[in-house]
Amino acid sequence: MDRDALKRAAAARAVEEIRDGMVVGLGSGSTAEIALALLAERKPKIVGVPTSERTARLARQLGLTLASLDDHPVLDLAIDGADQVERGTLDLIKGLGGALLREKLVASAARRMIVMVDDSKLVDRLGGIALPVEIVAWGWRSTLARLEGAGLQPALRGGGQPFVTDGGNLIADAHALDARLRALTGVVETGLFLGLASRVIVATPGRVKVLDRCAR
Ligand code: A5P
Repeated sequence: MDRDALKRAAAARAVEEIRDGMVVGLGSGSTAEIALALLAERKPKIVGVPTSERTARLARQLGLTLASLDDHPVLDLAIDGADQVERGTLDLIKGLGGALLREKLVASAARRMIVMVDDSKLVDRLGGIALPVEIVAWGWRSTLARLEGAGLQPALRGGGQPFVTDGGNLIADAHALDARLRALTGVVETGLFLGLASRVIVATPGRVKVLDRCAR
C-alpha cells in the first residue's frame, strides 16, 4: 500500500466523525487536503475554520462553508495531519508545511482534535526530525542567534529566500526539542503540540488503528 493510500484511509476514518451542524477546524498539509476532498463529497452542512490560506482556497473550491476563528472561538472538532506522533502521549510535532501557528490556535479552540497519519509518523519518542519554530520576521537574525545560543541548532527555512508564513512570520527549523523555547523573545510558536490530540487515526497496510489519549 503506498503512502497516499494510507493517508486516504486515515482521512476517510476521520471524516466519518464529522456530523452536520458541527464547526470543524480544517487542517493543512497533504493528509488534511485528502480529508477535505472526502468531506466535500458528502456535501456536509458544517462550518469549516481553515488553518491556512491554502486550505481556505481549497475548501472554497470544494464548496465548503467557511468562517474564521473569531466567528467561532470554540469548535466542535479539528482534524489535521502531523509530522510525528508519540505513542502513548499522542504528543505531536507539526509544522513541516509551515501552518503551525494557525493549526495550534484552531486545535486549542477545539473540543476534540483528531489527527490523521500513516504509520511511518508513529514513534516511541518525539525527535529525530526538525522542530519547526515560527519566529517574528523583524530582527530574525537576532532571534536565530538566541535559538543558537540555547543549543537548538536552528536553520532558517528557505535560506536566501525565506519561507513566509500566513501570519507574515518566518520559520526556523530547530534540531533539538525543548518545550521552553517558546519563552525566548522573538519566538511566536513552536510545532510541539502537547496534550492537544484527543485521538490519532493511524493507517497501516490493511488496517486503520484508532488511538485515544488517556486523561493525564
Ligand atoms: C502543516 O503545517 C503541517 O503541520 C502538516 O499538518 C503536517 O506537516 C503533516 O502534513 P502531511 O499530511 O502532508 O504529511
